[in-house]
This record gives sequence, C-alpha cells and structure tokens, in this order.
Amino acid sequence: MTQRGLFIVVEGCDRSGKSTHCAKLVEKLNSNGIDAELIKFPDRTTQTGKMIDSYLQQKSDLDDHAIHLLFSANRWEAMKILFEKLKNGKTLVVDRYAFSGVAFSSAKGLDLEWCKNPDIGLLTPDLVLFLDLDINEAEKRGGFGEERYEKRELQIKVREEFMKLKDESWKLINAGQSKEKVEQDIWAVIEEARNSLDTTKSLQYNLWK
Ligand code: DGP
Repeated sequence: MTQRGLFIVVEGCDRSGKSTHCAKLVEKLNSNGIDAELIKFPDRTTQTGKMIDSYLQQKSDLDDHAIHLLFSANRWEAMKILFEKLKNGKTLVVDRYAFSGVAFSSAKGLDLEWCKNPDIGLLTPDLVLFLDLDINEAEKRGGFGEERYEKRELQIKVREEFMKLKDESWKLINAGQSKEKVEQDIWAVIEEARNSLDTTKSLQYNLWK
C-alpha cells in the first residue's frame, strides 16, 4: 500500500518569507527522495481566485463576509485534488490555508467563530509551520506593497488572531533569523514530524470539528 504524503501548511503574516521558504522546502524534500509539491492559497487562477485577485489588488470591492466566503470556497474547490495527491503519496507544502482565512477576516473585525464556520471540515493538516516575524522587520523587507492588507496596524492584528488558532500541530519558527537558519529550523521540524507523525492514519476532513 502506498504510504500517504504529509500535509504541511506554512502560515505567517505578509513579508514573513513564506514563498521563499515554501519553495526551498519543496526543493529539499524532493532532493531527499520525498515526492513533494507546492500548493498556494488563494489560487488566483480559478473563477473564485480571479475575484479574490481583483479584490486584493483593490480593483474591486466586496463585503467583508462575501470575500471571506470566497477565500473559503477557493480552498474547498481544491480539496478533492489535494486529497488524491496526498493519498497517492505526495507530500504537500501549502502556502497559506484556513488559518489565514480566519486571521485576516477577524483582524478586520468579523467574529472569529463566524469566520471559522465555512472552513469547518476541510482536510486537517499534519503540521502548521508559522513563520513569525516582528512587524518592524517585516516592514524593512522592501516595505509593504499596494495590496489591500499590506498595512502595519492590520498585520499586527492579524498576528494576534493567528495566535488564537494555534494548537499542538503548530510550530513557530523565528523568521527574523538568517535565511539559512530559518531553513535549518524548518528542516529540523520536518525531520521530527517525519519520525513522529503516523502517516498510516488516514487523512481527515475534520478541521475545527
Ligand atoms: P499572498 O498571495 O500569500 O500574498 O496572499 C494575498 C493576501 O491575501 C495576503 O495579504 C493575505 C491575504 N489572504 C490570504 N488568504 C486569505 C483568506 O483566506 N482570507 C482573507 N481575508 N485574506 C487572505
């Protein structure tokens, strides 16, 4: 029987280095003989993704609840494909997931429990790596750009909301260190997870249940 892959989520505030470290992690997993692939949410290529992209680029406006539901739909529409990949042995490194969904919307003022609802029952990740970076450091990294959420006060609030979602599957990584050190810390967590996680246990559609 094929052993299923690991479902690894990488979360963090904007400018925390997620994209860089997700790409590096996939590369390292593959070079260590672990078949791995990068998945990114939101997936801006689908119909819901195009609406999200337009909203993020501030080309369109939407009610906070409506955009929240679109982000969630963007994840739900990918679930079957993700499930099949994992079941067939592929390890997935997922850049943002439902935790971003809740953290960003609740930071804007929506009720946290309400925000969790549409994502209840998504596939539950094996491991969540949270790249933790001080807001002053984040701002030094080329400054925030033009997208909707790239603002200091909001990012501070987003981090607070993220911390409310932390459970035993979360590992906080100090993202303010050198790239090499962050990479090392991430790899140490992955190695530990590979030894301790039971991948004979099937994947569960039970996030926040
Ligand atoms: P990224 O492509 O990773 O830079 O994400 C784009 C922006 O969208 C970023 O500011 C974080 C935000 N974001 C990501 N996922 C969600 C979500 O599910 N809900 C909300 N409200 N915002 C999200």
